[in-house]
Amino acid sequence: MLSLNQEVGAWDTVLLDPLTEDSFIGNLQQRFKRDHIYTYIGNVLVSINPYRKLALYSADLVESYVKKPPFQLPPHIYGVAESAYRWLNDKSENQCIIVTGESGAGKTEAARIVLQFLVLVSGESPEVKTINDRLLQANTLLEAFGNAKTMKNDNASRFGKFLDIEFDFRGDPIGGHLTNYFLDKARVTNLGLHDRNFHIFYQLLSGADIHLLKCLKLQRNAEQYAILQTESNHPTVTEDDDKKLFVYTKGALEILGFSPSDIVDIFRVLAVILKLGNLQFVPCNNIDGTDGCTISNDYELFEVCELLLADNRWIQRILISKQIEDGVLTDLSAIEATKVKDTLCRTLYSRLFTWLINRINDSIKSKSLGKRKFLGVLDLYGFECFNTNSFEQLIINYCNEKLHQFMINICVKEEQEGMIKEGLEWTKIEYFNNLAICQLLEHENHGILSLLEEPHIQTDDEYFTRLEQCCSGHTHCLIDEVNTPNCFQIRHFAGTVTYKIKTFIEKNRDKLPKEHSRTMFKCELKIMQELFPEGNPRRCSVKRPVSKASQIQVSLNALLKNLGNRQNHYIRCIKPNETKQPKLFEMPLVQHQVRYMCLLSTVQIWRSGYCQKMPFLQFLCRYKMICPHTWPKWRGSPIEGVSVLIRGLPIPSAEFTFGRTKLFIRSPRTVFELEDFRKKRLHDLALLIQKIWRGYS
Ligand code: AOV
Ligand code: MG
Repeated sequence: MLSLNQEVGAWDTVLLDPLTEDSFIGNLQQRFKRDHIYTYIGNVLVSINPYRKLALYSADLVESYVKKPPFQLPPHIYGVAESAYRWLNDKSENQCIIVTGESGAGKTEAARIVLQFLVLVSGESPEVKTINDRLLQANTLLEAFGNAKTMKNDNASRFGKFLDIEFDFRGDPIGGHLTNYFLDKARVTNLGLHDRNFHIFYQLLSGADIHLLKCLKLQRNAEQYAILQTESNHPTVTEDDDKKLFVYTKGALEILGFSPSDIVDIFRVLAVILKLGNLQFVPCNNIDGTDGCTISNDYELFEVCELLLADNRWIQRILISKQIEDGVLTDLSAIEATKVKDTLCRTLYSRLFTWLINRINDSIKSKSLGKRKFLGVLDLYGFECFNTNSFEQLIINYCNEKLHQFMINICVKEEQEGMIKEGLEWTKIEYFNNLAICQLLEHENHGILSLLEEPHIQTDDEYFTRLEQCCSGHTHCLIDEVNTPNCFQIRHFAGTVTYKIKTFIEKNRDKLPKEHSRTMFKCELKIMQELFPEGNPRRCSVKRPVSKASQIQVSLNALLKNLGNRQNHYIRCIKPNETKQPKLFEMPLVQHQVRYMCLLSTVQIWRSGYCQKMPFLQFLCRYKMICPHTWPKWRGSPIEGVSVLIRGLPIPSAEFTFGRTKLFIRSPRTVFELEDFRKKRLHDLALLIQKIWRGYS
């Protein structure tokens, strides 16, 4: 159990003296050694992955954090969650907890702890209990379908997740909405050396009973399935775990309202993907001399068709031939057919994933029309750099660049500029701004992502040539055709990554031939019509497919705009070693992360900075009832009113600084104290009014 007295090092690095990079990291290390994995920088929480279970989480501890004023207990995710929850209730402002850090640093774990906290602090009515259960189960389900083992993390998120929880005026959750960002579906058919496919495949094979396996025409052994094979089948995630987790996943589906037949349909689609993945194509020569192919293990195809409730000829046709114009078919070579099969597997999986998210959203949607407040938890995939990096890593790392830019803007740049504008004394703080990298990626005419959209670029080679023309010579982009042909490097904020261009164009366009959608729609398995609605011949308006790169840019910008209007709270996760070991604190690795996350600048800002600023009039309106001189009406100027008001408060004057137009408040503790004074005063006033009222009646 976390002892509240045995603290080591500084809880809050704002108090470190002297403050240097060495003292900052030394403090983290000293605390980490004693299992104090959390440390504050003001109200930003730094969390270091312990890589082992610690007794840091319990309902009792949640209660202690709720009872005590914020930031008076040792740093903890509960402290951050409580603070966000309190802001939400006290000020009715939408909140967001942004969790960042590289792959394997502990973001998803942190997001889960936040959610557990929110569930524990909310009311106990049956409605609240139902929605809480669903929110928790949504998390379980998404991890099964959206996470997988990579070299960096045994439970790596392969999609970005923003869970926005809606609360009513009492502070009880009444619903929620999930937004997902770019699923790394490439791994369905293409695994790296130390990877696994999405957890759900292994869960299904280990956890399904004999009866279900038979109904899905599957065999228990994962080695039977080509898409689950890698050169080194690393046993880090054990079969026992998969079996146990399957029970949870199935339970989650039930709690979220999926019917038994929905559940079987979902498993059928998974079985179809596993079996399609096994199909082997052998080349054959057609009479007219052109290349064609046949399927050597067509019993798998028969079973695929039985599962889809489809005619064998339909599926065979889309796999080994292509429609060049209406009704005219041409044969595919074995290589082409293999590609088609892989695309179909990936499409089936990603459509299933999106369908699940939509269904989860239906299940957690709030039914209330009253005034609502939102508290969001953002858990994207962390920065990644593998031996081979492709389009997926580019998108993932682009998301991380954008999020980093957002946080720099809010936490460092705007803060600094705001102080200067208000005429406050201020020592300029140096920090690395990654704006140039975001521009390199996004520039309207010659950004790395924008070039992918150029209509005349049809092949990866053409894309490479355009990249060379537009981006070589950029400080953050390196193209070296001699040593790394068909690759480009980006010097990201978190490190340099080499991307292999092969398949970029295809992955970005992500087009599905019309006849594939039509065939899938025709299958009698009910879910297929929902997965491929565009295949409905009666549907007239066909939307042009949007490319992946532009899709993610639009959705990410919308997200950041939304976050810009919220009160944000930050959890910065650090990975202590690359080998996922407990107790191991690798200094250079931590130092690298501390540097690129600008953590020292964050401390410096906090030291000379303020957590809250408010225009004088706004401050006066909100708190004037605390002081008899300003209540009920203040007749002088707002700045004088504020000055009178805070002179009468039992809070040290060093907590406040006057700017030109705003009052700056140093610590969050003071903000909460002010809120408490206000609440008490409102309560007293209400009693007084009641008394007077009774006197009259
Ligand atoms: P990530 O979300 O930051 O990576 P995770 O949250 O999945 O990383 O953490 C990776 C693993 O570290 C988990 O599966 C746990 O085994 C362990 N871990 C993390 N936090 C804790 C904690 N507080 N206590 C105990 N173990 C922990 V990625 O999704 O790859 O970017 O994309
Ligand atoms: Mg994660």
